[in-house]
Amino acid sequence: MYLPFVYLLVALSASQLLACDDSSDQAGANVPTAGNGDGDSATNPDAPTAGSNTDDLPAAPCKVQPEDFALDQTTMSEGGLFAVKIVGAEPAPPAKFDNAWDVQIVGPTGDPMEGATIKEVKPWMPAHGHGAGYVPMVTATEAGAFNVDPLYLWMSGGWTVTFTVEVGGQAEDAVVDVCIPQ
Ligand SMILES: [Cu+2]
Repeated sequence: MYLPFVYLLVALSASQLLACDDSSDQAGANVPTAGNGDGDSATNPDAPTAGSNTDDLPAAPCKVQPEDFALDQTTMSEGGLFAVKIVGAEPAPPAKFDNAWDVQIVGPTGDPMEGATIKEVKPWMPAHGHGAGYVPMVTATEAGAFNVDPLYLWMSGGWTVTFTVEVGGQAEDAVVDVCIPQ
C-alpha cells in the first residue's frame, strides 16, 4: 500500500522542482504557477517545456474570434457584482506569448469601483487543461484600475482569463474569453 503512494509523492515533488527551474530561467521575477496552492497544478503541464511538441495536441477551439476583441469590452462577473473592462492591451488583439492588459473593475454605472481588489488572475486553456506557466502580476494603477502583466498565452486557440475580484467583502469571478491566432 505504501510504495505507490511514496512514488507518487516523489514524482509530484520532482515535477514541481522542474517547473520552478523552468520558470526561473525564463522570467526572473515572476512566480511560477506550479506550487502556488492550486491543488491540480502539479499534475498539469502548466508551463511549456523546451522541446515539447504542441503540434501533437488537438486544436483548442475558440469561443470568440480574434477580431471580436475590442478595447473597452466588458465581461460581467458570474453574479453581476462587477464587470472587467479591458481598457488597454499590448498587443491588441491578444497574440501568442506575452500579453499585458490594463483593466478596470467597473460597477453598474460603468465607473471604476474604488474598493475593488483583484485577488487572482488565472489564464487557462480549457481544451488542454493547462495554464500559462507564469502567475500574472497585478499592479493597482488607480482606484479600481489595474495593470496585469504578463498574460503569457503561449498557445494558439481558446483561453479563458479568470479575474477573481473582491468588492465590499464579496468575491466573484469574471471569465474573459480570448482567442489566440496562429
Ligand atoms: Cu493548449
